[in-house]
Amino acid sequence: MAAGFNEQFDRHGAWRREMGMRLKVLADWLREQELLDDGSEESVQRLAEQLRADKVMVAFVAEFSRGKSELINAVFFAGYGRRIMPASAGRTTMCPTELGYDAGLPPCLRLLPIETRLQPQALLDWRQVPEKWTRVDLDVNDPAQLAGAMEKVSEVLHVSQDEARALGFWHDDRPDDNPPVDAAGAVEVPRWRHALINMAHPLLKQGLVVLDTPGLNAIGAEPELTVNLIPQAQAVVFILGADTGVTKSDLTIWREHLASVDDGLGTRFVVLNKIDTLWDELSTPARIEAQIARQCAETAHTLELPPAQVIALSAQKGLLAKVRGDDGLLAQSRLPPFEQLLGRQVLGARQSVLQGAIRASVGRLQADAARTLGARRRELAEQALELKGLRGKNHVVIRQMRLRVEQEKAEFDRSAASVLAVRTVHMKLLREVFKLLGSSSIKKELAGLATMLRESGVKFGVKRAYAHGFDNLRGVMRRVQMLEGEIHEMLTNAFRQLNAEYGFSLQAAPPPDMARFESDLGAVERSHLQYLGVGNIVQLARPEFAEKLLRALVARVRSIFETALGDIELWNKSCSSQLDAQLRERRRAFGRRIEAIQRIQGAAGELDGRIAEIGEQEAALEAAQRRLSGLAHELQTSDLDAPAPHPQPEAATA
Ligand SMILES: Nc1nc2c(ncn2[C@@H]2O[C@H](COP(=O)(O)OP(=O)(O)OP(=O)(O)O)[C@@H](O)[C@H]2O)c(=O)[nH]1
Ligand SMILES: [Mg+2]
Repeated sequence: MAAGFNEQFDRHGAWRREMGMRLKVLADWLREQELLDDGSEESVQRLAEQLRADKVMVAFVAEFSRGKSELINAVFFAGYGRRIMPASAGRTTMCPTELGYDAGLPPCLRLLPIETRLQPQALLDWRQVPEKWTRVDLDVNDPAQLAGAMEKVSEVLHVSQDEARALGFWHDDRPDDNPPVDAAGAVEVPRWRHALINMAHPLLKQGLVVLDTPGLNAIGAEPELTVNLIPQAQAVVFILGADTGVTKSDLTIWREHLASVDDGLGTRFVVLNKIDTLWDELSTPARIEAQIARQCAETAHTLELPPAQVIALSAQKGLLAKVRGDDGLLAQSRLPPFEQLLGRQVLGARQSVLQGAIRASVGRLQADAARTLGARRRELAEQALELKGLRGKNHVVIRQMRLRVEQEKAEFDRSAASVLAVRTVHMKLLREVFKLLGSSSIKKELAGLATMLRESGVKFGVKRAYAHGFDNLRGVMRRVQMLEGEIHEMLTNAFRQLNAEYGFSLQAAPPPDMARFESDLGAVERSHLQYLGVGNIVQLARPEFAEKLLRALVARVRSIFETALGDIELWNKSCSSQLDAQLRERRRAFGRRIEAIQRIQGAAGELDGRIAEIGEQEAALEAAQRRLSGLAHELQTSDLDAPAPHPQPEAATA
């Protein structure tokens, strides 16, 4: 049988660790050979961090009681021998719950009180304020304590209608979506706004993040979840009841939260849960099978998805089967094919991303190191020639030679001025980029949209304001790209001149492509418009809702801009540290040449000894070049025994 999600995730983790180890071997060796300049050192560290801490988020989204929490229990937590996430009839999970692992914290459950909704800060900002979260420690060796603590995500409060309205749970214009009211007129609302669970579960330790969400109402009231968190998940699992198929409220959720998720990578899965309710002893297996197949086909059609992305199963029987070790029931639950699909597509896509990053980064490291090795070899060859020319020459000639080398060195030292000039221009251009990608620039470009959102009343022109704001942001990215082009051209010219004058082999790497960030911005814009398009435009009339949406937007754009800036900084650093490295190498070469001549001046037999030494050094450099290719090759080609790097073809064609 093919591997389930857990095993595939384990293998993916092993692959990442192996790659991390190989990277360390390469980096240690480069450092030892003094081939790792500051820029390369930083890019090694970034790649190592990416390999180590890369997160994969799987979000579960559906109407209440479809079995999201039960499916999470079945796929991820059956090993505890019981339900860990609370799953019961009616509304159970009351707040979005993220399960992940942070080594810096003890196993715990952290809960953000619902009252924080009365304040304008984005959820992203609250994450930075640990003291506002209520912490409950978890005993991961005690499944009963664990499950008991998790019950907190179901807690509710009873508040007045006005309070519920202020918290965003009561809408006079959408009475059907309002939460239940008790005899005394109190409204039931979630006690917590968001829950973060930190535990050293093997999958979570390897970077899996699971997002469980509550049914419709509570999600709808937290725009940030829809426009930021869910679109950033690597996979979203949407759950329906196998008996009912796509109901009207399911369709509302799909449209609001999932229809705009970019599906280029096949990251949306639909589960028709509770097939056990169709197991009917008065029917025949063939008839039940036909019924399930029909539901799957209809669902795929309604949601406009490839049929292979729709899977029927029973989460509850799957969990039960795993807890009891009942293979027959497990097969009947059809949980395993879902786990395989999830593993293959999510981890496959993740692995391709990481492989791309490794190839690019190691390729650059290798090219830089090879260039330095080449320069060292050239210098040795020249020195050998210089020394061989001294054979049989008298001390006058040798002294002249020494004077010439010293003169050359003095000339080279004067290059410092032109290098400084290059750096000054470089820094000036770079500062312009920093300004364009800074917080005040975002504020400026989105000022029109912000004003529009903050106006009171229904905002009819909001789509145009979004389009305008995002055009501005894309314009910023294009200006940044142009500035990068200027920097690149300036460096290329300066390097060419330095190469010609001083025999360097400097080469400015091509700048990072901003198109990627432009398309990230496009995705953010789409998720907002989609969200507003499905009825939420009416909600925009409420200032606190509009403010929340705006904050969520700015937080997301800021993180895109910061990532772009990080890439640009690294690129610039690697260009300037290349120059530093070559200057240093050259200074050292002068030192060696002068020292060799001094030795020859001192003793007659030294010349042949020195020539022989150079021969040995040349051989060592040749060996180093071979070793470099070997180490880089190991990082760039390895697939190990890991999930296939591409989604399976049947997903698109069946
Ligand atoms: N028969 C059957 N019941 C299931 C299955 N999966 C879940 N259930 C039941 O359906 C109910 C709801 O499941 P939950 O996992 O709490 O549903 P949810 O989607 O997390 O719901 P909320 O947390 O309220 O949003 C529970 O009583 C589950 O035991 C299944 O495969 N078969
Ligand atoms: Mg739930």
